[in-house]
Amino acid sequence: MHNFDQIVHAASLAFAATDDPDVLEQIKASYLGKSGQITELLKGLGKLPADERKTVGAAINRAKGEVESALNARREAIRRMALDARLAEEALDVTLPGRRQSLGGLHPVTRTLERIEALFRSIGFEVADGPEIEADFQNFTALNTPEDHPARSMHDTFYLQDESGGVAPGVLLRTHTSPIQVRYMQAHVALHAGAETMPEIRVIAPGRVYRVDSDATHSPMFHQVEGLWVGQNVSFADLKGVIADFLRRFFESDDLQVRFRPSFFPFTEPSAEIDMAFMSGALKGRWLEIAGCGMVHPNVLRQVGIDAEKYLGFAFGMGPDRLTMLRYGINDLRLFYDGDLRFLRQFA
Ligand code: 2NM
Repeated sequence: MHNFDQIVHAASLAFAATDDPDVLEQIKASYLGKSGQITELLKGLGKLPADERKTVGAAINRAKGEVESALNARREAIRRMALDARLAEEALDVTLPGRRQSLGGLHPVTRTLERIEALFRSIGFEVADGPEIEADFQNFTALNTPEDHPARSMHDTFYLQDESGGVAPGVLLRTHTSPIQVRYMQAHVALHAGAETMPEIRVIAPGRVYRVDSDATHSPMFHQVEGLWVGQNVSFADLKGVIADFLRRFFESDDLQVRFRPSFFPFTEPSAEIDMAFMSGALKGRWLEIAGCGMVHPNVLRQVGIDAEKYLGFAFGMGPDRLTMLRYGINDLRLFYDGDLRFLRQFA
């Protein structure tokens, strides 16, 4: 009696020993292929006596069927294992919260700038801008700032390099937004050349400015808004009214005081510092320096071609970074420039 259980058993063990489908097919060939063990047995049938062929053939075929079903079972097991591994690897946790497209928001200083612009537009001012890389003439010379003034030194002002690494002559990073006003006045004069009387200038100049300065309360880049009103009948009293009105509207409070202290700027005469104090709240009674101002120096008017005998005006400059800190109760200037979203999101 022929028994082929040994072969079937060996085949099952060999199939079980691999989880690689290609290896499995090679093992299959060694049993069922052209010269596989089972195939060789079938080939040998012809040499058997006729009376044994039937039973031995039936036993080989049974063994062949068992090897085939062991093979199929192993194929299926390997396929499932591969599928399970892939499912585990690519698993999605559909219960996780979605990742929404986040919306941008305006920087707090930008909000302040827009607020200042809207308030000045509402009383008839235009909003002008200009280049951050400025010419020496517009930034200093036209503003009555002499050649030997310390503000012009490399310690205070950022200059630019030319191709060979030297200081590019005649250009710098603007140290204030006054050059915008200078350019505005020059353009205004050109536009109204030949007119008996030119219309009034009412303009504010917001923007970034640069100075060599960096500590807890100074950033090498900060913001300014300067204002200018030039006409034939503009007074210091108008300046006081414009500033006091602006501050009350900006802080949404009539509960604040404004005072002017004599000061000096090369481009104004007389000049003053503007202080303000809240009459209630956390900052009650503390005088805060808020801006500088003055009547535009006649030399400035002459430098831009305005007749200083006929026209005069006032100008002021304030720091929107500082105004933003006061309005929102922020105590560290550097928060504006760190780019920390936990801080910035509070204003979006
Ligand atoms: C200030 C203080 C005082 C000022 C002067 C001018 C210009 F261009 F008209 F001459 N613009 N801004 C000025 C005057 C700025 O900032 C503290």
